[in-house]
Amino acid sequence: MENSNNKKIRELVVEDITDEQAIELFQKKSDEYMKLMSYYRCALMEIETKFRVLDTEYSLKYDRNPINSIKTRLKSIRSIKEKLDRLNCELSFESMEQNLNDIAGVRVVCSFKEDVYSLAQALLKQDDVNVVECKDYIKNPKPNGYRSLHLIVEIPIFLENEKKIMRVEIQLRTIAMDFWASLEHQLRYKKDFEFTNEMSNELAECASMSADLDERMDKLRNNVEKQTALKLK
Ligand code: 0O2
Repeated sequence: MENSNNKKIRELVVEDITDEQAIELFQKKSDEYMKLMSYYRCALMEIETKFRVLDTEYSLKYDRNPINSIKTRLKSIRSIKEKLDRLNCELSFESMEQNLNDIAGVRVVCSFKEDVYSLAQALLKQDDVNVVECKDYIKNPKPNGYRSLHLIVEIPIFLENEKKIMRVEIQLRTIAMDFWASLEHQLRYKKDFEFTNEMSNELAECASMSADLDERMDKLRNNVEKQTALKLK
């Protein structure tokens, strides 16, 4: 008898994908697909836990939480297929694992910009985390103004009889960066609509205002910490 999860995947695939090759692949191999996605889900759980542990430690040590929110997501079958097409890679499970770094994604929204870097540093120091790539769009924002720190890491997940190394994309950003990116995503990202130069400039200006806000809030926090330390002396 077909298990209900299998059935769900089949329904989802048939609804989600029109390409015959994709339907055939994922229908015939839905068990394999589910297994692979469950490994990515485990990797997401591992990374999320690592950040929650760091957040707890910081709150004990510094009496405040550096993490505002953590979101995790698995790339949809449609997005996986689109990206493989874009990269001119074949649609197979091996190809997914080899060519895509962002099937599992974690977004960590931090209170302050300094938190972004200290959390990233604390994570990358851990001996089971291997950094594959680091893109600092905070120091070097994208031309449209997008800012975030992107890390691709490999971490092990321990299964009953084997250890599997999984890749995860981590995006770290402040609340202000997240505010800008979320709204910009709604307005433009991946849509066919072309922004006028004036609109693009306006967006870039909003990004630089949010960067300024981050700087000012970091300064304020440093001041508060200095004053508190003086009072304690
Ligand atoms: P989703 O649904 O958020 O995952 P890629 O775009 O992945 O083919 P690259 O260079 O490997 O190419 O990735 P990049 O640009 O370093 O990071 C890609 C992800 O960062 C995107 O994921 C977005 O989440 C985010 N991102 C990058 N640029 C922008 C931007 O200009 N605006 C916004 N709002 N987000 C951005 P996905 O897969 O596009 O979507």
